[in-house]
Amino acid sequence: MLPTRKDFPEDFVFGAATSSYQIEGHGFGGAGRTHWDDFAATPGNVVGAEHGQIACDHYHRMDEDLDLLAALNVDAYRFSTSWARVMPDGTGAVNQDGLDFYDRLVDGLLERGIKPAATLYHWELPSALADQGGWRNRDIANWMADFTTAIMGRIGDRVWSAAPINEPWCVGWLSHFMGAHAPGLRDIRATARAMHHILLAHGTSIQAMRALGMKNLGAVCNLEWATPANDSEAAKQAAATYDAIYNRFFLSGMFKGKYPDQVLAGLEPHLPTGWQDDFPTIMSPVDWCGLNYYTRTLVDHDNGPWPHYTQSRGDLPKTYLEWEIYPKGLTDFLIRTQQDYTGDLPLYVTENGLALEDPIKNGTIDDQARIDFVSSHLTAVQDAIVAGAPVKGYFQWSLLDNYEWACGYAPRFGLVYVDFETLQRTPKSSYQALANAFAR
Ligand code: IFM
Repeated sequence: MLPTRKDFPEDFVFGAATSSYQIEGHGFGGAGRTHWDDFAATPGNVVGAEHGQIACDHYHRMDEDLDLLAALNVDAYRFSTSWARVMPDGTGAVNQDGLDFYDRLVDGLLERGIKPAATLYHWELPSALADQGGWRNRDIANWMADFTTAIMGRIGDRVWSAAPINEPWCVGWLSHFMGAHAPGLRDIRATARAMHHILLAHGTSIQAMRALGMKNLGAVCNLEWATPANDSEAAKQAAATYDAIYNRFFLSGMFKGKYPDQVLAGLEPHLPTGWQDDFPTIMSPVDWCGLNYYTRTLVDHDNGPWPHYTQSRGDLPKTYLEWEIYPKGLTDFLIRTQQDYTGDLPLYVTENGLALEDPIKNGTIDDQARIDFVSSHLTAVQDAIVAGAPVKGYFQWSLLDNYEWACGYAPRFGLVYVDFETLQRTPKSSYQALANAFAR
């Protein structure tokens, strides 16, 4: 049974999430080139070399999409602001059309009674900054502060919440160690620098927003539960290393002012000189912490070089992307985050959802599997609240089917189906179920 609004505390926030490059259409409105355009244009990186030039054409269909949000009965909408749309060259001149676009978005949300929850950076780094080393270059902390001031100087007086960087693990490890996302590097030194600079830029961005007088600022980390693949001590150690890199590095930096030993074992020789001195900035106080949660992984020891682990999927039911469905991981992460890092700080599930194939038949999409997924994860949130975790909201990923990065447009995460030929929107059965559950 899908839990409903009445099963949660009175002030619990229900929301839906998207991101700029995945829905807007970067070919419109004067947005600059991004490293995702470059990555996608390189054969082999993205399924079908698909890119975000049109995406869902949200740039031109914003009102229709905001109406869909309103009819979904959400309290809040988590969106992101494209750096390359606001500052096409990454620094310097701002694109007035870009600022106007986000201004209209925020006002459109407020007119519909929906809280605007902004994320500044959701991965579309301007190519001009990638040319200068992107996240490997320490200057990105200042570039990020300038971008923050430019966009929040315009909309910061009206957003309900703001967080600097979506999913630091993806920006750092997935993109610089695994090479799976732009800029597609597989380089341990680049990884160490990127991961540290991401945290530094998080801190400078928070400080820039405080200087503007903004409140309700947070951080958003994605977490993946690491289960040892067997009972061996070696597998347990491997899972602990995986957990430290993926789930503890960023939270530990922001909330404890140190990095886990298991991560330093591999990355310390490659961190920039004086990294320890950056923690006062990295630890700039935040008002909440957001967790994005999707799945778990099995981890075993590997004899190769650090980090000495190998990863596989287990035998739980899986989504279209072969991600195992493991709601208990969400409960455990919420409790652990409070106990180990954030204490009384409000926690939000800032993303949770699943990809399905979602074929459209006779104009309808029956995605009962999505309703079941949301049910089990909302129940997992309730379990965490009962255990004492201060969880204050849940955001469903995603409002619309969209550009799923290196996997292109085939994995459909939306509550609303998007026909990528006609760009027509069709609410799925999950949309109606959630609209009923979120109704006031
Ligand atoms: O689509 C992504 C999103 O951009 C970040 N979090 C995970 C989602 C699903 O993979």
